[in-house]
Amino acid sequence: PSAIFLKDYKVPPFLIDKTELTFDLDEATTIVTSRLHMRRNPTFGKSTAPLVLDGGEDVRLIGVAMDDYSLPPEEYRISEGKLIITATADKFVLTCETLLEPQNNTRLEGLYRSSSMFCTQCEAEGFRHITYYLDRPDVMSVFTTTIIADESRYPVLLSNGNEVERRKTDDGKTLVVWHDPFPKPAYLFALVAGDLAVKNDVFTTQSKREVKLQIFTETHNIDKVDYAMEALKRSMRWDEEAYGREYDLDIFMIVAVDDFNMGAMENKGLNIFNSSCLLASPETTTDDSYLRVEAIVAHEYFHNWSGNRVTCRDWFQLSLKEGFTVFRDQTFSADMHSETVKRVEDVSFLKTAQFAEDAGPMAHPVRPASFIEISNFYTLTVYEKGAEIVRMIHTLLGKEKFRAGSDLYFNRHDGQAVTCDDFVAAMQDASGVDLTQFKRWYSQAGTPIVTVTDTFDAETGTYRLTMKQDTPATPGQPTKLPLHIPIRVGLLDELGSALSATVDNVNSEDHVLHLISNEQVFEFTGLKARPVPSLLRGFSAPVKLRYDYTPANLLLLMSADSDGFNRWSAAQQLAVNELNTLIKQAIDGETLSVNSQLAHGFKALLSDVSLDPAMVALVLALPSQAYLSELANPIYPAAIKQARQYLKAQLANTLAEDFERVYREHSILGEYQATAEDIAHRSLKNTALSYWVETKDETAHRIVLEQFQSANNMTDQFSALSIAVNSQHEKAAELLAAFYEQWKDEPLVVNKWLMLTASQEHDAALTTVKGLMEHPAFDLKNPNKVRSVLGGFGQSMSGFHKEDGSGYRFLADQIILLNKRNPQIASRLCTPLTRWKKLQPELSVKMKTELERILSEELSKDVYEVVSKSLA
Ligand code: HT7
Ligand code: ZN
Repeated sequence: PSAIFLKDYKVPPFLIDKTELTFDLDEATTIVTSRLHMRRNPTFGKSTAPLVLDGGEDVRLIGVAMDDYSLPPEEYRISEGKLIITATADKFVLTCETLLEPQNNTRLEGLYRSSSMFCTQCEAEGFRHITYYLDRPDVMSVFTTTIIADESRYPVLLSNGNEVERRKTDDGKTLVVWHDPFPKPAYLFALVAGDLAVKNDVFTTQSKREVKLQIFTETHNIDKVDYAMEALKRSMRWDEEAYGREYDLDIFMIVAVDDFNMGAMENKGLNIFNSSCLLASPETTTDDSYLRVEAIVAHEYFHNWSGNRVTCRDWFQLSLKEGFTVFRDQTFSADMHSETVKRVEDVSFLKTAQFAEDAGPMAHPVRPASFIEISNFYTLTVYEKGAEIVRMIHTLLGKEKFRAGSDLYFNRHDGQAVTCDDFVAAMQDASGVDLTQFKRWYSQAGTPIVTVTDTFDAETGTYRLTMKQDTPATPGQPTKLPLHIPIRVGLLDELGSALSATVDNVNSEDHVLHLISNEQVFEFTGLKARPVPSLLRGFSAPVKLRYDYTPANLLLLMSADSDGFNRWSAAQQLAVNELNTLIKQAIDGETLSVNSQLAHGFKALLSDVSLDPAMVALVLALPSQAYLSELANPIYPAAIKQARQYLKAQLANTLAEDFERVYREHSILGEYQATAEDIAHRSLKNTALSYWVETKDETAHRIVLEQFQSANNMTDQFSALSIAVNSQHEKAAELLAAFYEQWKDEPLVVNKWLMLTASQEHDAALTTVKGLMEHPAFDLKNPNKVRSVLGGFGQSMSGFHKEDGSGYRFLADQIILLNKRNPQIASRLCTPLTRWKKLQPELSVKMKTELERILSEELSKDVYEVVSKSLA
């Protein structure tokens, strides 16, 4: 397989003004007829180039006609899945008839069956698996879709836009016509057909238009969509208020499907969701999942403007819509709940997973310069780091100018397919802020390291921060240029009070410093004594910060910084320092011991009733095994696991009474509510229990069982189960069995059970996971189940990193199995294997061997790209 490059971009030689599609749906074969109103693109220049349409091996061409002249075989050919027609007029209507077998579509791209319904997934290049087309986002067309099906099995027939006709055909089938007036690329096309239940609602827009809202699910799930419907209405209102964006069609529909490669899809007017990201009920859904449903409903809705009305010129620009929309959904969730809690969660995820990607073989810029398979670039870098770039623009411009920039962007480019440069240009034009150097964030891969040192001149009261930036080499980018990095800084005195200081004639307690060179000195004047710096407040840039904080400094920041994010960050740093000491002892085979300063910080935290319990819970959460692995080089998985378990037990024993008290104080009685306040109490209560149980106190062990049995909501029941499993509670196996028995008819709950069972830390973890693959609850065709079992297994230090390499071999076998069936899922499963270079030597060679074994197979583009780049 070969790569395609951003530098080779050319405008399309043809345009498609109108697309008329007819789907004759049937279980055995579906016939698709397309009528494409095409013309040569005037901006392409004079050309007689042939017409080349994208297609797929799974699309059977029945016939092709131009202006109703049926083309004989010598006037067209199919080569490597593409339909090539040599002679065309300047303007014509091309008709293609194709035959599909959706029931055999295991890739879940194009038209496929999920449970008893038909549905589509066209982003990024799925439409070509439906019919021959110019399947690229800069070809925008007005779609009219006719669906013909048997009404008894498929009473609900949906597509984009508004329903304009519904009638019976002569042979008794139902025919429905949908028309979407907004020109769109084919990746936003959608179709759904099935016997579905619906929940109806209405939203009145700012300009007093009534929009019909509908959520469709299989009948047995319709009682689980109320939360998503409310979240949708909150999102619609928020986008009007925060961005001045109103919904544009008369109807907005969401459909839940069980088999879906990703979380959800923003098809115009007809979002399709993985049911795990839409359905919610107190008994079956945890708080985390409630928040996820709200965030994803919002994300897909926000795409209506950031992605649909203004779309991407080409797939290299993916972050134009994804980075911006993630930033929008993050801000929305922060507004709905707690800004600091949301920021901590997002940053923690970024630093664990995106930083690891940026340091690995698949590292790429937010706007990649090349790819083999675009599906591999729906990454944390494009999404999460892309959102950080937009957030930095927000920091550099300030709230008002940022809003002026987004208004200009939407108004200037409405109905267009544009680039990341266009986005930055709108921000710059509206604000007058020069973003020329800043734009390097889009093209330069890797996580910058910012090293800070300081001096204090007592005579002049001047505090100097020297900052150096350095971005490590990444594949294909050996040298890096300095970036424009906004660093938000405050200063504290020795008691933790905020200090005002002057920088560049501005006196404030909080400054945004602009690090633009490799090395720069910033002067703070007007100080009486040496301050403690609070650096990178709010995580103002996605960088690794290095500053030599003493434990006392960190304890001070942890208890007193006015920036809530940095209070958490200080606690994390303190924990990382102590864990690194323990990890080293474990690697060297020494007895573990640490004089934990963190315990003092935790003690103060646990008695401070003024704090948000959700924040306390976050501060108490020790850095994850995954984050510690990201920081380590080389990674010793067993040592990381041992050190973390040791520190948790130490803290638990030191603070046992505090954890018990906090557990009891935050146990809320009454009906379940997914409000920020209740979620916060549950979060702290369950975190406290997870420590308390480590003391091996009998009461704590009993309480785990009681909570499991008597919980009136999934958060508490599943927390009790996870605590039992993670603390090796003597009843853990019994509880796991009881949980499955209780919930075996709720697939989304079963998926959580599969994940927890697969990620257990014990010697038999690999055997357990092999057993799960044979379990009746497992289904290789369902991506959620595969993600639960194999994704969960990839997190288990004991199972996946087994000394003899059998964990790696097992995962490689599954990747090979899935490679043909569902290349997107197979490719994503490769991620844990891509870290082989960072592993301790004995494990590293074993992991590499498995990658080589995968590469020796006949591979999809998806898997080939990840594996070959990992071995390069
Ligand atoms: N824009 C959507 C991306 C997506 C996708 C991409 C590749 C393969 C399958 C997919 N399903 C959805 C989701 C989003 O970011 O909003
Ligand atoms: Zn998105």
